[in-house]
Amino acid sequence: SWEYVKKEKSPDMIHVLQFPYNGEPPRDRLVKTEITPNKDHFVRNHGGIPEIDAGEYYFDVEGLVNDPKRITLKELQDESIFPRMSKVVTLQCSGTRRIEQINEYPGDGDELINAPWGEGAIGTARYTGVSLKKVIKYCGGLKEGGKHCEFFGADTYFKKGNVYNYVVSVPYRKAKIHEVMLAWEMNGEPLPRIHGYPLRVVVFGYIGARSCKWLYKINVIEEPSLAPVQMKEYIYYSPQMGKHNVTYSNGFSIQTMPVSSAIMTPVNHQQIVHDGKIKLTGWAFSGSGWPERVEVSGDGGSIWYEVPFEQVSKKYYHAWRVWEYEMPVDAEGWLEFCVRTWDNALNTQPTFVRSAWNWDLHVTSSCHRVKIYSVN
Ligand code: MTE
Ligand code: MO
Repeated sequence: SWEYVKKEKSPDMIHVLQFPYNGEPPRDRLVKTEITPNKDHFVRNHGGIPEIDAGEYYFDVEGLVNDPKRITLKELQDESIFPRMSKVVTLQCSGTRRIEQINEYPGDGDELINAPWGEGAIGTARYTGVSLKKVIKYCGGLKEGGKHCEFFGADTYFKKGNVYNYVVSVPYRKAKIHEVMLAWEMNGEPLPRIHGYPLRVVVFGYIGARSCKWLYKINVIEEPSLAPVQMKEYIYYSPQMGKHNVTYSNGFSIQTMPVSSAIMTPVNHQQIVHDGKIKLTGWAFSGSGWPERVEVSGDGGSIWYEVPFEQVSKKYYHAWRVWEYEMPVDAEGWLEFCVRTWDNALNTQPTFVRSAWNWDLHVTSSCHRVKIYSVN
C-alpha cells in the first residue's frame, strides 16, 4: 500500500509514520488555501487501508433503532430517499502539534498510537453526504435508551497481540443537530480510498478520531462504546497520571476540539533576512464555533497585535480560518513569534506547552511559538 500512498498523496508529504501510514503536508502550502486539496489533506491511520468495491458496498444500522436496516451506497445517494447535505468542515487530529509535548516530556510514547505530529494534522474540505439523523429516522428512529452511535471501520489494527476493527462512538445529541454526516464526496471527488472510500463519518468540530473511515456498521447503544479506541486512546488524563499509575478511568474522553492556532511560516529556527517586515502565515480553528480574533506577538507574548480582519479568511461554523500578518521588526537576533486565537465564546489558548501537558500527549493547543533569527 506504500506505492498506493505515494500515488494518492502529494510526493512531499511529511511521513509522520510509514506503517500505518500517517502523513501531513508541508507547512507553507497548507495555509495557502482555505480548502485543502485532497492530495495535501493529512492522513491519520491506525492500521491498513482497505480496498472496498463501492458497487457492492452497504452498511448496517443496528442496536437501539426501531427498524434495523442494511443500506446500500446507491440507496444512500438516492435523493428521493435521503436529502443531501454539503458543508465545508475542518478535521483536526487531537495529536496535532504533539511533537511539542514530546519535546517537553515523552509521556505514553506509544509510537503506533501517538504519532509525532507537527502543525499539519489539520485540513479543511467540502464534504457531501447525508445527515446521520436522516438515516436514523429512516430506520424508524431511536428505541428507548438509545443515546450513542457506535461506528465500525473496516480497517484492522494490532495492539498488544490482538487485532481490532476501528470502532468509536459519538452521542446521538450531536447527530440530532445535523452535525454528523455520512460522506462519500470530498471536494467534489469521490472520497479518496485513503480517506475512507466509499463512505466515512464526518463529525463537525469533534476530534478527527470520531470521524470513522471505511464505515460498515452503525450500532445504537446506551453508553459510549467499550471499544479500545473509544475507551483507551483519546483520553485527556488528569495531571497526576503517569506511567506508574495510569488507569483509563482517570481521564475524560476528548470530543470537541478546543480553540487553537499555529504559525506555519516562518518556521522554528529560521534565519530571515528582511528590510523591516516579516510575513507570518498560519491557521486558526475552534471545534465549538469559529475563530473570532487572531493575535500575534513578536516578543514571546508581551505585546499582541490583532490580525486585521481583511487579512483573515471568512468565518464559518466548524471551519478554520487561514491568516497572514506583516510583522514590523527592527530588532536583530533571536525573536519569539507567537499566535493565539479567541473563539466566538471568548475561549483562548493556554500560554505554554507545559501549562497543559498530559500523559497521552493529546490536544497541544497552547500558544504556538516559533523562534526566528532576524537579520535586518
Ligand atoms: N477511521 C478508521 N476506520 N481508522 C482510523 O485509523 N483514524 C481517525 C479518523 N478515522 C481512523 C479513522 C483519526 S485519529 C483521525 S484524526 C481521522 O480519521 C483522520 O482522517 P483523515 O485521514 O481523512 O485525515
Ligand atoms: Mo486523530
